[in-house]
Amino acid sequence: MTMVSGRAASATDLKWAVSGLEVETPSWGYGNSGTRFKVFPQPGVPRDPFEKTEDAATVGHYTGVAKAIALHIPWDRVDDFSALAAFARERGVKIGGINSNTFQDEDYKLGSLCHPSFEVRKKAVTHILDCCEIARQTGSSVVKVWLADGTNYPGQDDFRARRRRLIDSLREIHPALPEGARLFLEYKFYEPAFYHTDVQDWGQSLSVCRQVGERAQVCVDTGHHAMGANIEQIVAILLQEGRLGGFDLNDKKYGDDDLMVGSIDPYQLFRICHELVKANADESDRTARSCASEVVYMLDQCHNIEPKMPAVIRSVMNLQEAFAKALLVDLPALRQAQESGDVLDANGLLKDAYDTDVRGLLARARAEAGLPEDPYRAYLASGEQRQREETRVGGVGAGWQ
Ligand code: PSV
Ligand code: MN
Repeated sequence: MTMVSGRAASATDLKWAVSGLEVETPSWGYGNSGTRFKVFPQPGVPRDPFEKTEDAATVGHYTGVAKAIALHIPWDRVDDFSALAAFARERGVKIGGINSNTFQDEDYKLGSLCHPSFEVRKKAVTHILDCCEIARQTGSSVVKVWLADGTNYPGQDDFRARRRRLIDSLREIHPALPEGARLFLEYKFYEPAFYHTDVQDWGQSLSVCRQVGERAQVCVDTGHHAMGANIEQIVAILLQEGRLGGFDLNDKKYGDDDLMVGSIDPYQLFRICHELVKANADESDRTARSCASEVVYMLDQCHNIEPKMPAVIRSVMNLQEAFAKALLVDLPALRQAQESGDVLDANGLLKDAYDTDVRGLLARARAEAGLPEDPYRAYLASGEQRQREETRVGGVGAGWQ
C-alpha cells in the first residue's frame, strides 16, 4: 500500500486516507462481547463467520477502506475456508490476518508455546500450523500469534527455559507460512498472567522474531502497553529495524480496554500515524520506508455497549482522520526546525496539523471517490441495521465468553 508523502493540502492530496489505506476489521468485533461481569447481547449480530463477513463487507462498502476481515481460529472455523474466501471476495473484501488462539483449552493453563510439557507445546504448534494452512486456503498473508503465556508467581517457571521453548516452537512454524506470508508476534505486558508475560513488550517480541526468521515481525496492539509508554517511538524503532508487521488498533484508558481506536487519545494515534507517514517519505532509510508500505492496520476492539456496525465504521473514520492530519505535517519544514534546534517551531508544526479539522477535506475526498461523505451517518440512514435486526435472530458471541 503506497502512501503519499506528508504535507497534503487538499482533498486530492488526502486521497490516500480514503482510497489507498487498507483496514482490516476483526470478525470478533461484530459478535456479542462484554466483560467477565456481563455480556449484553445486541440485536442483529451475526450468527456465523459468513454473516460476520457480510458485516465486514458492509463496513467496506460505506468506508471504502475496510478491505479485509481478520479471522480468529477456532472462533471462525468453517468446513470450507476457500468457500468463505470466495464468499468474501464476491462481496468485495479479502480475508485478512489469521489470528491463532492458544489460550482457551484446559491444556493451556500453564502456557502454550512456552509450556513446560512437550505435548502441550506440540498441540499449540499444531494449531498454529493449522492457521498457516487456513491462510493458504483463504489467500491470507498474515498468521498472528498472541500468547496468553506467562506465570502468576515468582519461581513458578524459568524465564530462559520458557523463552527457549518459544523460539524453538516458532522456528517450527516459520517455514510453514504460505509463500509471501508473514508471522506476527504480538506482545502484551500483563493479563491473563499477572507476574510475568512471556512476550511482554516490543523488545522481547523483536528479539524473538530476529531468532525465528526473516518473515517474523512484531505486532503492536496499541492497548498492550503500560501507562505513559511512548508508542510512537516504539513504532519508529520497529520501522527502522524493518520489523513492524502491523497493528491491532484500539484505545485504552487503563488496561487492555479495547475501546474504539482514537476515542480516548486521538493525539497519540496521530503521533503514531505521523511516524508512519514520515517513514514512508524517508528516502534516506530504505528499510523503514519499505517496512511502512507493508504495515497491516487491523482493528482489535470490542463494542460491548455501543452498536457494533456504526462503532466499527466510526473507528475506521477515526483512523482516517488521524492519517489525514499526519499527512498535513510539513515534513521539510519539520526537518529544518529539528536541525536548527527550534523546539517550539518543530512542535508547532505537529500541533498545527493535529489541530486542523480534516473532516470537510475527507468528506470531499470521499465524494470524489464515489463514497458517502459521512459513512457513519450514511449507514444509520440506510435502514440496513433494522434489516439485520429483523433477519438475524440469535447472534453469536465474539468468542471468549
Ligand atoms: C489479546 O488481548 C488480544 O489483543 C489478541 O490480539 C487476541 O487475539 C485478541 O486480543 C482477542 O480479542
Ligand atoms: Mn490484539
